[in-house]
Amino acid sequence: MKRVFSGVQPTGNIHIGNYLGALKQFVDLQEDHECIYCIVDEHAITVPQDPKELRKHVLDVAALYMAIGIDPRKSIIFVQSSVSGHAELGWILCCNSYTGELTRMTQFKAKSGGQESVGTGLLTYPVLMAADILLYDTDVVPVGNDQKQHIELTRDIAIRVNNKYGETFVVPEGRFMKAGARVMALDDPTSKMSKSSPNNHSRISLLDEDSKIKKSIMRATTDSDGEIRFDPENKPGVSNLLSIYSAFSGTAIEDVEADFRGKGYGDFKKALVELTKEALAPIRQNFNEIRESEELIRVLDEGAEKADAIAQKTLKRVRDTFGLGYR
Ligand code: AQP
Repeated sequence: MKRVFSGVQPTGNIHIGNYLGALKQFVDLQEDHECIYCIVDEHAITVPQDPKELRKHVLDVAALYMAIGIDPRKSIIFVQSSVSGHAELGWILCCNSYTGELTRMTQFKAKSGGQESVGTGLLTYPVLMAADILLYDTDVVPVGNDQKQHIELTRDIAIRVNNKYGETFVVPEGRFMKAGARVMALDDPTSKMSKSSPNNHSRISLLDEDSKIKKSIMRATTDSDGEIRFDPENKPGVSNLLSIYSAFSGTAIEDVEADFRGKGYGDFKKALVELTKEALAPIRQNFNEIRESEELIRVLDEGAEKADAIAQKTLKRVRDTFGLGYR
């Protein structure tokens, strides 16, 4: 069985972009893959976090993983900082990557915002992400489109080490959804839906109440031409809503277009509200039960133990490769 690894940052309310781009794949893949799903708290601290809030968000993401259908009997669920091998391998990979390739990352450029001096973690976090993936001899990494460049970097580092020191790392591949790989903000369909946008109506969080889902979709930016047609360049707002509809319903975009031909934006948005409500209601209900249960901590403890056992094997091989230690 091929091995899958991916993670989500515990940095706020997980939204339908995270879900349709990444999390939904996590659930599907666990049927015929060996899956390892991480809550990447060490990535979250690349920008300042309130420590109490961070711990709360870690447990929220763990509960959400289970609420969407990740089954701890099939998949490993754990918190990144419980396995110290991530930080160890991260350092080793830092010594095998170049500042030039890291400053070229579009996410670094966006998050550093042209400031002269920024936190070092902001620059090196793609290397930590490479460590997360390579630590588990990962074959497949299900992520949203925004992570494409980071997956390429991971592959480059793995190939570089293998070529220079001999076969050490499995070279992973990214896995991207056809619809949902890049869900755009509802208020500004030219930028991606994000946890950190100050406008709450720019996104739909997985735990949003029905009334909030309705408000956010009904006020989503569209255009004045009135035709429900997929054309991301000229009609980014409508195209984004079509992608979301397609991803939630499992219907091809052309079929969604055909179903709504001749109808107005109002009718289409109302249908999308119903579809989204239907998809998120069971997640919300499961979440509330799981978040309060004692099982959650047990799942994370067991997950950390299983993940660490795999990580230790890789680390032994990596230490041998680089001549670290003395036996
Ligand atoms: N808008 C999106 N569409 C599709 N996929 C997305 N992902 C994120 N945004 C979208 C994917 O979700 C997974 C987890 O993301 P993350 O929490 O690790 O990182 P992020 O990209 O920082 O998420 P946000 O919401 O955009 O946070 P902020 O606001 O802090 O920048 C990843 O697989 C990611 O591709």
